[in-house]
Amino acid sequence: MTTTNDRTPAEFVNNDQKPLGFGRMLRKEDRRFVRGKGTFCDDVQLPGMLHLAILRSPVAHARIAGIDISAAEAHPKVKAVVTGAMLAERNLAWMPTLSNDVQAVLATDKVRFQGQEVAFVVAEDRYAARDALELIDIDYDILDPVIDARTALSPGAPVIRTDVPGKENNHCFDWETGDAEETAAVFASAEVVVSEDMVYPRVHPAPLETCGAVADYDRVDGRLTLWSTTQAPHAHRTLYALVAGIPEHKIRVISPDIGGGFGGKVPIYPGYICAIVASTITGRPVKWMEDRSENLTSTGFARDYIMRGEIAANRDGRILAIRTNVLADHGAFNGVATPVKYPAGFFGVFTGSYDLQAAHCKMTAVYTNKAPGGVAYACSFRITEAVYLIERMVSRLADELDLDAAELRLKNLLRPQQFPYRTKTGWVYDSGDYEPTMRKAMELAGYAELRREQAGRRARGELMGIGISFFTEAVGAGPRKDMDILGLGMADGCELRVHPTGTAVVRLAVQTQGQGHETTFAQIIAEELGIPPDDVDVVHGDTDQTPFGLGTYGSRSTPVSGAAAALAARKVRDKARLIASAMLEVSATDLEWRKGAFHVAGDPSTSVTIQDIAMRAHGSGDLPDGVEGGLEAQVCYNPENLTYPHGAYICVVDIDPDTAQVKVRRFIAVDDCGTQINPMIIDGQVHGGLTDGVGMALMEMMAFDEDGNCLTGSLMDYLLPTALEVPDWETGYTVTPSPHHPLGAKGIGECATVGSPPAIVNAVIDALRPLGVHAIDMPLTPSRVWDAMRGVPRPP
Ligand code: MCN
Ligand code: CUM
Repeated sequence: MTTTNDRTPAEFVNNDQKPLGFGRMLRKEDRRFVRGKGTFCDDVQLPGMLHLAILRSPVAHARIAGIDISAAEAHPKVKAVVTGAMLAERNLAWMPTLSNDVQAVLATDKVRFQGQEVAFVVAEDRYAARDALELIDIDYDILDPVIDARTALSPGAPVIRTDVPGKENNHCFDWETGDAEETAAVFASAEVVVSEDMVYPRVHPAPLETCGAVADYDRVDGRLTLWSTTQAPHAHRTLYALVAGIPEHKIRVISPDIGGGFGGKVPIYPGYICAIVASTITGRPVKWMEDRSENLTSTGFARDYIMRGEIAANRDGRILAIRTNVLADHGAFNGVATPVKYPAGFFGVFTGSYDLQAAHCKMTAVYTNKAPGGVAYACSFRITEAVYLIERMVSRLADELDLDAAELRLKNLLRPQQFPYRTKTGWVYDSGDYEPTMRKAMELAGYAELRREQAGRRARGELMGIGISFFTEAVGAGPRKDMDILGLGMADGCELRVHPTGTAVVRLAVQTQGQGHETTFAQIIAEELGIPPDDVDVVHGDTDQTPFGLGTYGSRSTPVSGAAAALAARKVRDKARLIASAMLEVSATDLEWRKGAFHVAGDPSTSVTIQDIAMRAHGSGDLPDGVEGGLEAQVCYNPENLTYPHGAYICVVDIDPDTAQVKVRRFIAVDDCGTQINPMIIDGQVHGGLTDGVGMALMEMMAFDEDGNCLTGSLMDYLLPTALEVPDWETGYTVTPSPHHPLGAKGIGECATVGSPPAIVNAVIDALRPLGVHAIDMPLTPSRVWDAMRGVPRPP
């Protein structure tokens, strides 16, 4: 929706009537997207390009007894057929995951999930490649699968990872945080303890564009160019260098326009490696594009946490401690993409937004015969699960104590004077002012009136619920000393170059998948340098064109690369000041910066613009001693801490007593991401995330039968929300700047996905409270709600 406040990029010009820099501004990239001029992976066409298709396992667990590829090889349009055994000869049958495990590129010994990659065909066109897959004959010896994580460690359970020498069970890792003893002591003396079992089901990010790649290996130069749907081109390049043995400087990874990532495009998928191998063996460019079903069944899922939460409090509603036990289902390979020291991502922030005396989490992760993945779908590295846990527990406590859920939160929220706040699990929240955010949400909702309305409806037997969640997120990984992906520290480079006529190019280590970076990063430069955003070209997603950095996920672009861009602009400004002092023949210290120009202190009429300075920097005139020509800067930003955005969400639902259909009538979201660069883009991020939340809370789940067949391999079965299921979002904002970020900005990209599911679930349970319902698991489909209304026990 365009409002009268929205400016086109060209309107952001340097005159005193209009802001230059931060503010609502239409997205620059949409000029190309709304005209169908985007270039996505599948748009890449190279001369002589071949097509690759992957044969996938039809079963969840089986030994491969034999593969016959002769008929496929005989297909007239087929150029190559490759199996795991053939990759093994090149030492490429297995690849490292981003979490210190290995994953089969093509299965050699066994298949470990339905949809696993077993062989690939390279052919002259996509149709022939697909046809030839059917000519490959594979002999499977079916094995018992492990589908339910709860049985993965049972004695006698089939062992999935027989590839790991000496492995005799399906244990993946154990992880613990907080203080068990201290927490037990607080629980022992607490007046009230409430517990709940909950499942955060396996879901899928289901981006509009599926995963794919075009690999072009030049045998003469030994150079590899890879277009791929990656959220982290630099990290992927380093990994390809290590895995494929191609020198890193000879690899160019290009991430073109991307139709949604949502974390599912962080991992390296077997298909990327297959495309590279295919191009090296055929000497031709090779394209691989997944179809929808392949995307849903084989690429990074999200969640799949089975949690037991316990909360301890006093009778008056003072929350004392939280404790949880988690069983994490990681699928057949540990394919999560998370900083290596954080196997459970940032789940450690499950203490939420409250002042607690103690907290403890114990987690066990297991392997099952399902697709690998785990960290995706706007999760902020598992903070989705953490926020769901604490916000369900707090509402459950309110239920138990018969207290108002909003009042209970207000009573326990951290106070502004407690920041920076170190949680009981060791996270240092940088800043926050929670109560105004909560009050603003209540005000926008008309909370007191809603509760009155609810009482009236209840008296008439109607099912209306009001659900609340309050969340704090930790986004913007590094710092590099604590956070790395396979040894690569989480810092980001940025290069900024101002051309002689005063337009500029900024080169980023991060890469947009739809978040609008071409606009917002231009706005950061505009804010800092006074160059109109339309005069700033944003270059990203090409390792040959951009400085090294770890990529876009965990809402880290603004916290890390945004800071790098601001600091690069400030470096340019420092140099510009020296040049301006020569131009105006005054000392640099006598110059004052007004957005876009330096002027002599006390004499605003004597000034030079950044454009004048840029020309001088490249011109023939003298520059001050020691100042080199040109106007550019380079920065590598290592964040001091994460940034901690927060928000308060209120959801109103009505449930049809005859069909158990949940209708989200209203949803009020008040977010705080510190300084806002582009409020319109922020609104878009929040709208998208809230829609995700409705999907997860009410509709989405990757389901499997007991044999491990995926039951949700298409969008007919894996339900995504549409405009019909979502209300008109009511958004509001508070602004608590980050004290350590140069712009005061915190990330926003995942806030709404993280914060909204518990608000919706809390609302449904609130509606069903008169029927004695206190817990229910997502997705809240009509059949599940119907069962809950009739007291049918929850599914395991
Ligand atoms: N922004 C702003 N002011 C702030 C914070 C952010 O104007 N204080 C703007 C940024 O400049 C950027 C956008 O909001 O244009 C999101 O910024 P940020 O929070 O830094 O998140 P990232 O850019 O790193 O995006 C990643 C985040 C993640 S991890 C997932 S998952 C997700 C999300 O973004 N995937 C998305 N939002 C998505 N939106 C789209 N359209 N597509 C995806 O794949
Ligand atoms: Cu966890 S999804 Mo995002 O961090 O790309």
